[in-house]
This record gives sequence, structure tokens and C-alpha cells, in this order.
Amino acid sequence: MDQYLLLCSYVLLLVGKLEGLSQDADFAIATGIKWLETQQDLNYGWGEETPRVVTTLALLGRLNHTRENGKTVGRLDSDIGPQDCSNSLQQLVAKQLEVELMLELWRPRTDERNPGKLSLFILAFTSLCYDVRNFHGHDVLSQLLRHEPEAPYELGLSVLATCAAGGYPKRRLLRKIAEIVNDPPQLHMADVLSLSAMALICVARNGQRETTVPRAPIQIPSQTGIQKAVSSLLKSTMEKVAKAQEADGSFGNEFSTSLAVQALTNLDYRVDGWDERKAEQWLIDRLQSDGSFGTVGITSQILLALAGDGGFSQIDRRNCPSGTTQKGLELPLEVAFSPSAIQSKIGVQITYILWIDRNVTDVKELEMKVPEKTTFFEVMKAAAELDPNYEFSATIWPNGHYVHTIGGRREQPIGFHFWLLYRLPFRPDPKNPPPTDYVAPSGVDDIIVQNGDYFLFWYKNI
Ligand code: B12
Repeated sequence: MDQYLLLCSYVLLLVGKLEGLSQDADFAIATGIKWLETQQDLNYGWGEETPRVVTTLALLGRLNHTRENGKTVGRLDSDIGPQDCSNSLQQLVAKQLEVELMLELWRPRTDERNPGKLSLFILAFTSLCYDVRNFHGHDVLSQLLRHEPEAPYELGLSVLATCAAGGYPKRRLLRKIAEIVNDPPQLHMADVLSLSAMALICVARNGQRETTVPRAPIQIPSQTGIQKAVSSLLKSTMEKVAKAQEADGSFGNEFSTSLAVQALTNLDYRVDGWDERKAEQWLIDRLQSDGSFGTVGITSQILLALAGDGGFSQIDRRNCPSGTTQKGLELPLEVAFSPSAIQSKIGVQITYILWIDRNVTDVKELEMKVPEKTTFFEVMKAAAELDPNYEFSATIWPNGHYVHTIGGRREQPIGFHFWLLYRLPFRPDPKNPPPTDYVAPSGVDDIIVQNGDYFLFWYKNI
């Protein structure tokens, strides 16, 4: 296994050089792949991140073919070069991916099924050229179509996966994307716009193909109308993404930047008004000494961005020919908070506030003194010990804890009520609530509290 992956890294290194990737990007991709290899578990997967990593490796494996032809065509199980590596990788990894998807599909049929997660599996299998409409007799795509996404990011992911797998996204969902693009959410705006752009790239590309062989003659006039609408929406979406670039070249943080660069570097759909080199450099500068960009998830996303070839937007079933004891799916682990007394007499003074509802119907406030270099997660544990209103539950993700319940109040995805965390240098005033600029850019584990900080966890409809 090691040899195959090392070989893959080596071939990719050469491919990058041949195809003129900047040398630094080239190096970062090679070391990133090597690092991902070290993170693989005994089941040949990457736990919860298996679909993302497989997608990245599959797309990078296709790079040679892609760049030779200047188009995103190619298959993983033919030709020479990286495809051969991916073929070996396919054999070793695909079974694990299959088991993980099976487990996802076997879940009880409740609203709990997550269209976003299903979409990531569909994208992974499609990049390996599987037919997701016939996955051991199951039509996975129709499962996705049955679970309509509500959240903006999931919507983009679901339309992208449907289109990439060769399906036809519902017009209603395209209309919803248009609404989101016209009035993007303030929270995670760059991420949502970038994913919407990638979904629209796929729809625009395949709409163009459909016109030559229309599915049903009656659809021709409206199809053309939709195509026009999609291309103009795509253009404005990409322009909005481009505009989100900041002076340092990034689009916010690593997550947003990797998605934005993928959206803006598709070979067939380009807009001006952003600096590609600067964005690439910003990402390269995030390379750590161990060869990673942080977590498995973010490393695989950044590698796709650095490949400069449209990332997720190039996944397309139409480019494919027809055709261990498994640990299984690692669901996010539910954690019951375990108390830890970190209140301290010396250290930094902070205030931890809870607000309920958009119009702030309930307020709780706790002043605390904690040792220096304490994470906000530790503060939350100490607060829960002091006051039951601050007891909380969280799920663990690769990037840390995600808080879904505080003081017995659980998030409500239906209705979009979530706990959002603000970090402020002043006491927030319910009569004049803080703007989203103060929403913390990372989760509770990555925040080191500082003297005078105010933390507001606000349960609100977003
Ligand atoms: C949708 C989303 C949300 C939704 C989640 C709704 C839900 N429960 O279903 C809402 C709006 C509530 C949200 C909240 C937050 N989010 Co958010 N979120 C996203 C987004 C846009 C898409 C995630 C997704 O659906 N992926 C597809 C599914 C299939 O993959 P998934 O791995 O199962 O996704 C789940 C996790 O990502 C989790 N999640 C969402 N946000 C966060 C944040 C953290 C820190 C963790 C550990 C998990 C987590 O919920 C997702 C859905 O179940 C990503 C953008 C991105 N580029 O990934 C940001 C992103 C993950 N969020 C981020 C942040 C910072 C937050 C907040 C901390 C913001 C804040 N200060 O309040 C809060 C979390 C606070 C808390 N309660 O702990 C960052 C994480 C950065 C980092 N360094 O780790 C990201 C990457 C956005 C960005 N570019 O900065 N988020």
C-alpha cells in the first residue's frame, strides 16, 4: 500500500512539473498526499473523511489526463501514469468507501439522513467513475433526491452531486440557489457562494450538452431558457466569489479559500477580478512542517485547490466510460461533558454570555477568571460546572467540538435555530446586537481566551 501511494505521490510530482504547476504548489501537493497516506487507517479509509479524501485522490489522479487535453476528461481505470496508481488505490480504498456508504444507507429512514453526507459519498464514487444509480442494486442518487436539502451549503452540495452523477437537479432547487446567491447568508458566505458556483458550473456544462441531444422535444424551449438563466446566474455567482477575496489573497480562512479557488479555477468557466497567484500563495503558506495543512479534511480540500483545475466542479459522470474488517462509518461521537475545575484566582478575566432568540428573550452572564492559554472549550466545561444553565453537549468532528445544546436547548435544523459563537472586545447589547463580523472564525477548541474577552453563544434563527 505504502509503495503504491508513494509511487502515486512521485508520479503526481512529475505530472505537476510537466504541466507547469508552480513549483511550490507542486511540492505542497506531493507532501500533502504523502501526509494523507500516513493518516490512512487500517481499513484503508480515513474515518469520517473517507469520501473527501477519495475524491481528492481520484481527481488528482486524473490530473495528467486532464492537463494533457486541457479538458476535464479521463478515466481512472485506463491509460498509464497516475491512473494506474488510482486503480490500485481504488481496489484498496473503494471497498471501505462502499461499506461506509452501506452503513449510511442502512440508517433508519428518518429525517436524520443528511443530504450533505450522501452528496459527499456520491461525489467520491462519481470521481471513481462508479454508477451511483446502480450501487449494489441501490439507486443512491434517488435517495439523495428524496431528501431535500434545506441549508444553503447542503443545497449547493446536493445539486452538485446530483448533476455530477448524471442526474437532473430539480428546478425548484436551482431557483433556491438563485435566491441564496442574490441574498447570500452572512455566515459562511464565501463557502456557500463557492459551492453554489461549482454546482452551477456542472449544471451549465451539462445543460449545454443536453441541447444537442434533448431528452424530450417538449423540453427544448424551456431548457434553453433555463440554460440562459443558469449561465447568467453562474457568472454573477462567480463574480461574487471573486469579490470576496481579501487583500492578503485569501477568502477568509483555509476552508473558504480552498472552496473559492476551486470554484474560480475551472478551466472552462473563468471570471476576472481576483488574484489567483496570491490566493495560491496564501494557501501554500499554510503548509505545515509535517506536510499537512492541519486536518485530513482541510488538507484534501487545499490539495484540490492547489491543483488549480476546478476541484469539485470538474467531477462529472459524463466523462467516465459507462459503467477488512471494516470499522465502518465513524459517526460523530457524542460527548457528555466531563467537568474540570479550571476556575483560577490568577489568570485572565473573561465573560461568557448566553442569549436566546433573535430578539433576545433570555440572557445569562457569567464572569470567570481562568488560567492563561485556556481554550474556550475548557471555559465552557468550567462554566457548566458552576451553573447548570451552561451545561452543554457537543459532537466531535475532525475539526473539533460542535456545540448543539446549551442549558437543555438543542439546535433545531428544521427552523434553522443554531448556537452561534461571537467573540467580542466589548459587552454585547441586546438592544444593539453585534454584527456577524464578530462571529468567531473557528470552533470552541481553537479559541484561546484573552483577558477582557466577551464570549456570546447566541441561540438564534439564521
Ligand atoms: C453548514 C455549516 C454550519 C451550520 C451547521 C448546521 C448543522 N448543524 O447542520 C451552522 C450555520 C450552524 C454552523 C455553525 C458554525 N460554524 Co460552520 N459551517 C458550515 C459549512 C458552511 C458547511 C458544513 C457542511 O454542511 N458540510 C457538508 C457535510 C456533509 O459535511 P460535515 O462534515 O458532515 O458537516 C458538518 C460539520 O461541518 C458541522 N459543523 C458546521 N460548522 C462547524 C464548525 C465547527 C467548529 C465544527 C467542529 C463542526 C461544524 O456541521 C456540518 C453539518 O452537520 C462549513 C463550510 C465548509 N467549508 O466546510 C462551515 C464551517 C465548518 N463552520 C465553521 C465555523 C467557524 C462555525 C462556527 C464555529 C461559527 C460560529 N462562530 O458560531 C459555528 C459552530 C458553533 C457551535 N455551535 O459549535 C468553519 C470551521 C472552521 C474551523 N477552523 O474549524 C467552517 C469551515 C466555515 C469556514 N469557512 O470558516 N456551521
